Amino acid sequence: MTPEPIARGKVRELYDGGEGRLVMVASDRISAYDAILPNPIPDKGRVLTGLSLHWFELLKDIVPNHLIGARLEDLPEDLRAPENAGRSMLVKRLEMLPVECVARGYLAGSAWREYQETGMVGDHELPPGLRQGDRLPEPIFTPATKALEGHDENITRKLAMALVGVPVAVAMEQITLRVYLRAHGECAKAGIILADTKIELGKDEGGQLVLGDEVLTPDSSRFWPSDAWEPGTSPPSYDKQYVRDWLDASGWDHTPPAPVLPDEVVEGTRARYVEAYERITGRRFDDYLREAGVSEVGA
Ligand code: Q0N
Repeated sequence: MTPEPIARGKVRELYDGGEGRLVMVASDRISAYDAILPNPIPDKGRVLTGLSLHWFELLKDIVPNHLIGARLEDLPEDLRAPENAGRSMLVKRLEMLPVECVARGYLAGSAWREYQETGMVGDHELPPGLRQGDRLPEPIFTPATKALEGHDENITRKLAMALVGVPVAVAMEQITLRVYLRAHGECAKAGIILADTKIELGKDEGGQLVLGDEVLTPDSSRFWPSDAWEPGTSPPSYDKQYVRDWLDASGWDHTPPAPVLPDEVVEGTRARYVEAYERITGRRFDDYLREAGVSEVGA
């Protein structure tokens, strides 16, 4: 019997884990153009969880994280289902900061739109003449808040300071930029450009800043294949470009509901996620599944 989640995101659920803990479960749902697609992508949630576990380990000297355990035996009994293997994390309950911490090394998404209108991104005055997808002179911190609609809204660093206080604002900016720089370097070795990333920080019972949520997954970051990067164009996203291309060719006008994906598009999209996992971690995804106790086919 699966309990009711205490929070439900577009693609993830959060459950009470007892004793100041939570369980985060990543589903196989995928969104594109702000709509949840009708078909799940098998193992997508496991790829994202495997990536988060990889990054938590690689970043722990920069910032402690909320992970307590990710084995099925670590979960409360009522969540210890085969379906949850490899996609679930038992985490420490934190007091989350009301700010989404974004670091950007390239000009993409809302930053590109803002730059075209104002020449700035958040508080940062950027050099003139930059093209979409260009590398920035140095990585910048562009905090955001969750707007009521669920969309992120960029805010100034001054407003971020007002929301969390100056000492926390200074620390969260430093942590975010250090996380981005480390991860950008790791991705570069794998032939992947990390264009930007969003992290969420919280305070533990002692008031220390702790890295929460999922980290450096395709849902929280822009990954571009290095060899397809061409400034002036909108670089393809590593994982979703394939499904976006199919949706575009289908003639769908982005009004929900999205069309049902053919099996080969589902399989092709899954293959991109698995390839992203394997390139970034240098590990076989099959090994991850085995170690996570995923055995049953289709579980
Ligand atoms: C928390 N969110 C936003 C899951 C993710 N360790 C934590 N302690 C307290 N609260 C949270 C965490 C974490 N992580 C984070 N909401 C609560 C993202 N959610 C959206 C729904 O799915």
